[in-house]
Amino acid sequence: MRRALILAVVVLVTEEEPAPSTTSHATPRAVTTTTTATTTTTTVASGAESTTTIAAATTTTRPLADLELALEEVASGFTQPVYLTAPPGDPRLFVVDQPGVVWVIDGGDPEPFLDIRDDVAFDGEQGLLSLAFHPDYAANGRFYLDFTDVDGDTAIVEFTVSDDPNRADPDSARVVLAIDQPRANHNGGLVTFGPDGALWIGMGDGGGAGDPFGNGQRPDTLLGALLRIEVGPEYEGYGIPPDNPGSRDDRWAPEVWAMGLRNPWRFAFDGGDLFVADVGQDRIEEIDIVAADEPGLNFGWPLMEGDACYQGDCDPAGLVLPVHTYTHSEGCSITGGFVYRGDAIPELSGQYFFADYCGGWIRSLRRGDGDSEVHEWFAPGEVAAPTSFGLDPAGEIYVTSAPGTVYRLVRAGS
Ligand SMILES: [Ca+2]
Repeated sequence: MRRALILAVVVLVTEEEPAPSTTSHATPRAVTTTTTATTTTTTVASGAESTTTIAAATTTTRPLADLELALEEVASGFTQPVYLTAPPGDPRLFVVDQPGVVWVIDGGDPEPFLDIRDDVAFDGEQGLLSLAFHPDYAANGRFYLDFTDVDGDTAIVEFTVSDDPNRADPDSARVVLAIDQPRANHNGGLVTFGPDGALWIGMGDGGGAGDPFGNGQRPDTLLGALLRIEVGPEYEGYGIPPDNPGSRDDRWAPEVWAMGLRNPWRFAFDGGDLFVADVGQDRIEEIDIVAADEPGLNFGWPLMEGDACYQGDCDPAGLVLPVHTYTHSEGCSITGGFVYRGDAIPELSGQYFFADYCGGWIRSLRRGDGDSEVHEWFAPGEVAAPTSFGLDPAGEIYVTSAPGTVYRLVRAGS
């Protein structure tokens, strides 16, 4: 067990000039005994926009009594890891590397499970952004990727494993859904299966600052929205679940489940709840918790940013209001995570983990009867550019760090 050794992270991001991303081919390796402190100037995939320098810690949070967590290195040497997942019941781990490689960790060093770098635009917020294994992956070998294609648009593509369980079949690609992206930023990025068996996709507002295309409040566009579709061999492309809001209100695009989102880089299900972490503009980051089976919700962007009006006076009636916000004095871009349901650290049951890419901290939130209670586990600057969380089939939580390392969240001293 070791704790990540980190320097303060300073991220310089502008709307017009994203920082160049490295394109060298990574050669990841499993746990080593050295940890390198890191400074990074990469562009956050989740859509940070302000120039942010992390100041001294100003936090109002407090830790869960008598519990200390650590980040145990799982593997390092990735180019820019942005997600970790695994099929149900599968002991392996799969790491999504933003340039366009899925790595499998099967007891040894990471091996390339799928390399689609030739089909992926990797720059700033663009790239291979997430992976969802089908709930019946063990039987059907199907999985789904969300990436930016070479034209800069969002592609949701199905692949199938090959005869070798540690290699996907690159020729199995089948485009499920393609969505035009007017700008390079705010691509959303998460594709995941919900407890309802449908495929959910988070889509940003199309980019630019302040929703210049007006997608946030349009139910008829696939941008600035959570999408919900059915996938499988019975569909040409995909199917529409009958209880999507568009089935009873034709103002809604058939694929759209919820609207009013700026850049829901990461969202997660926990039982019947849906946790959405929506990346803010220049001031406020937010976490929303809603019922996962309530269609047609409006998360407010760009009428509101977090819990404040963004476009002049606003009427919050009818909008989903966040259960937790923090301002850019504490970070620049929220990295949504997962609710802990693993067995290793039972004290954490029900805690929703989240981080900030620039803040370099990790906190958790437990929804209470009144205000949500927030605990800080890793102080500002302790975690280098957390791009995402990951979840294994046992419910244990992982953290991907932009400089190239993947960690497992463990009890300190374990
Ligand atoms: Ca909102």
